[in-house]
Amino acid sequence: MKFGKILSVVVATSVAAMGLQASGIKLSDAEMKEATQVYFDRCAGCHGMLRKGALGPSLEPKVAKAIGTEALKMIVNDGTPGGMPGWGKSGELTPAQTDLMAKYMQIEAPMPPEKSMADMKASHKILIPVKDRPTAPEAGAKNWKDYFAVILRDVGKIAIIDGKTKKVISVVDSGYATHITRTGASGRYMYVIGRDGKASVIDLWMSDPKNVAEFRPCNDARSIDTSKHKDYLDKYAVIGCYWPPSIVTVDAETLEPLKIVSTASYTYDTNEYVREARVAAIIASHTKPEWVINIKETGQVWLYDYSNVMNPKITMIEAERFLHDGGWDLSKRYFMSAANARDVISVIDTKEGKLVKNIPSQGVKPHPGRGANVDHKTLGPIWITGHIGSNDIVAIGTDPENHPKNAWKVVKKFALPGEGGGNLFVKTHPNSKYIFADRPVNPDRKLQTQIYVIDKEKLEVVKTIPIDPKYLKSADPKVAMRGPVHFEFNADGSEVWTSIWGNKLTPSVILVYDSNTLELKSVIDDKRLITPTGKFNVTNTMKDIY
Ligand code: DHE
Repeated sequence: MKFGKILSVVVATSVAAMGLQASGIKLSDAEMKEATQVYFDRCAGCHGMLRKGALGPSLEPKVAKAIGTEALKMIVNDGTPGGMPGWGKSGELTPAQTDLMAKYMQIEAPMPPEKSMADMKASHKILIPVKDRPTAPEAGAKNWKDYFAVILRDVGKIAIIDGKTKKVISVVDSGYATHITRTGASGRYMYVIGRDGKASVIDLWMSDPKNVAEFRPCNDARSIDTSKHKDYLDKYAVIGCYWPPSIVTVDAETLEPLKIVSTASYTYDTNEYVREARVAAIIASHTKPEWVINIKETGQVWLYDYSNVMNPKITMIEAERFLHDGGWDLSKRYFMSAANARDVISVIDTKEGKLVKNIPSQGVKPHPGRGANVDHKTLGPIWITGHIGSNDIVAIGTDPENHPKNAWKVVKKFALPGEGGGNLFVKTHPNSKYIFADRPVNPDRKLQTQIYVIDKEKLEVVKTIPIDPKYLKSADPKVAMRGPVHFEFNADGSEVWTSIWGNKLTPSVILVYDSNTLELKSVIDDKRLITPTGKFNVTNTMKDIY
């Protein structure tokens, strides 16, 4: 089913069920349709399709009504220091849409449609059969291990950029508001997930990389990964769905569906049933046939053993509610996972299959992406995260054997300069002296448009790199160009890349810095780069280097 059609179903079911009179607010069908679309695009990720809250607070009608239309309008327009973007201020929502959303939140949330097996099957397409794919990298693909897959968020495409030549070698269609990509264990295939739940796989061995298969098992998704254990290399991929909440295992070469497991279940602490128990981060073990999966609302981490793919074994680990993103520690034994609405980092020992500790992150809403790992001269191995809701950067000791005094506690905390949070990602590479941090959702324009450079040994910000205003010039001055977002290194770690997030109307650049001298080495400027956000280098993604 196309996204537009899904919206019509949502609208139709909702109009009947809404009790519009009870709230005293009436919306026409056209307004409902528009508001449902805006809600899905801008709000559902943080507040939930059923509006029960997660990273952002609950927006259920009783809460929204208590806040009131005028205050809601102000929040939607201006954002909050806690990390809520100012959708009106940035020009992404018009004043009429801001007003509409303030009203929409005060009426019952439409129930999003389930996904039928017929729908799912119809969405599965093998675009290039395995037998017609190259058997070795083609002549034009000699640098494939240093390719970057770059999300072109608002146009639902992926740019494949050669890390050596810096040329955009291919732009491939993907799902709606594409979210992330991950590679298979060999790196040959790049897996992509759209927010509309459409997964696709790109063959990087082709001189002109193309989608070779696609499949849409859900209506809302954020994660995808692959089997990285040596006996299952490039065998399976796994899609994590927000709605309907589920884990979908597929064949890695064809995306043919193999197994679907619902994640709707009970909160770990109070045993309340949660229909919207969404799948957030998924990370593949390199030593076991296992995916480590965050079930956001219930606060469980599932260790999903895929060795008997039709009869998976699942270990449910109690962690903390609202698990979001996270990554491996340096040893790849411990999964460091942010329960961001609880200001906690949950540490999972994947060797023993148990929670090590819930560590207060000492900041507001930790948001690590994958985080950054450093083998520090005196502290030993540490893992670093920033926060959306405060300017704190914290380092947690991760080596209980050789550095037991530092293990599983915040061993260093320091601040990004200026007020407020807004940091989304930190990243490093063993061959760089630095950790890089962005701040694209800080309300202050200056703070939002700088790169923060953290010395790995001193563990403090040693430099800020302001972005040259010429790269932030919007085609429409009323719609701001968002500042740099997300970092990724090239395969040997000598360069760090960041994207100007930009806006839908204006092509953006990707800036490439020397990861040690911090000199701006290249500017990747191509008209097709519309809203580039996440970047995923083949070698670093394959090996989980961050
Ligand atoms: Fe993401 C990772 C969910 C908004 C860019 N994001 C993740 C992960 C989750 C998640 C669960 C972990 C995936 C994994 O590791 O398997 N993201 C969400 C949301 O629910 C949220 C807050 C709101 C929404 O509506 O989607 C959201 N994310 C964004 C953005 O607006 C970002 C900044 C820009 C964009 O392109 O959408 C964004 N998210 C990313 C990126 C990663 C990510 C680049 C991977 C980081 C990495 O280095 O691995």
